[in-house]
Amino acid sequence: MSRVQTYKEGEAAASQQAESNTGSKVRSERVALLLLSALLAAAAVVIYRLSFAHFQTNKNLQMLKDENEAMRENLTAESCPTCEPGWDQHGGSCYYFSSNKLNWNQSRSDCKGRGADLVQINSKEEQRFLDDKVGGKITSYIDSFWIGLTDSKEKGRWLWVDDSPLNTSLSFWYKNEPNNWTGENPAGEDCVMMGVQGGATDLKCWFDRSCKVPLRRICEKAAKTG
Ligand SMILES: *[C@@H]1O[C@H](CO)[C@@H](O)[C@H](O)[C@H]1NC(C)=O
Ligand SMILES: *[C@@H]1O[C@H](CO)[C@@H](O)[C@H](O)[C@H]1NC(C)=O
Ligand SMILES: *[C@@H]1O[C@H](CO)[C@@H](O)[C@H](O)[C@H]1NC(C)=O
Ligand SMILES: *[C@@H]1O[C@H](CO)[C@@H](O)[C@H](O)[C@H]1NC(C)=O
Ligand SMILES: [Ca+2]
Ligand SMILES: [Ca+2]
Repeated sequence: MSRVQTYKEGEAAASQQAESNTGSKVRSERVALLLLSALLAAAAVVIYRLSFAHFQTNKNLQMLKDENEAMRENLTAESCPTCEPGWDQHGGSCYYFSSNKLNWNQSRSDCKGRGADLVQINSKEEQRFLDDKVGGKITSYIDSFWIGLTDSKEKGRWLWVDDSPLNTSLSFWYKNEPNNWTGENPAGEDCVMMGVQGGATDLKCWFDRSCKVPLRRICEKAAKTG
């Protein structure tokens, strides 16, 4: 072997070595790229999963919020009957206490025009509430409020506006009433008003009075419960 040959062979080997070095470099770059891609893909999956979970959580939260709102509204509607402005709520009813005065017939018509009727007193509790209310509004003797009780249909038979008869154990006549006094109207007294100044301690504050007299009135209608 000549030296030149040997040299050339050595050169070739070196070049081959370099080539093989370049090859392995490319391979490891590819591996790194692949690894990076895999990592990226994994990251993308994780991000997607997380954002999906986040979206789901938000959706669930919104659903829970809506449900809570609906239940709250249900509760308010069921437990709190409401009355329009100008009406007082008590029990399941709304009451309107007028400040102007009309005769009994006109008073009834006016109440009907408000989606109500003249008040019917169905319990001691309701009488107590009304007596207390009107007691604070009355400033002069026998200047009180019409209620939905009359014997104008049948003399001596007291009927409420729904035609139900007056229950004698739920009557709250003031002493010596009803007296069918003819001093104000010769036809006597066929309609009932209630209330004494400051309220009646024994709740007895009903008077029969001429239906033609203009007085204030109490209208009653059912409270809205949603
Ligand atoms: C609200 O009440 C209604 C009837 O009372 C009922 O059908 C409905 O399921 C209730 N809604 C909720 C969210 O409780
Ligand atoms: C009330 O008095 C009038 C007039 O005197 C009379 O016509 C009427 O029958 C009396 N009513 C009752 C219930 O007695
Ligand atoms: C009359 O009222 C009393 C006391 O509230 C009650 O016990 C009774 O059942 C009522 N009678 C009628 C016929 O409604
Ligand atoms: C009230 O109206 C009734 C019929 O609706 C009538 O018979 C009666 O005479 C009227 N009374 C007064 C005082 O206007
Ligand atoms: Ca009533
Ligand atoms: Ca009277």
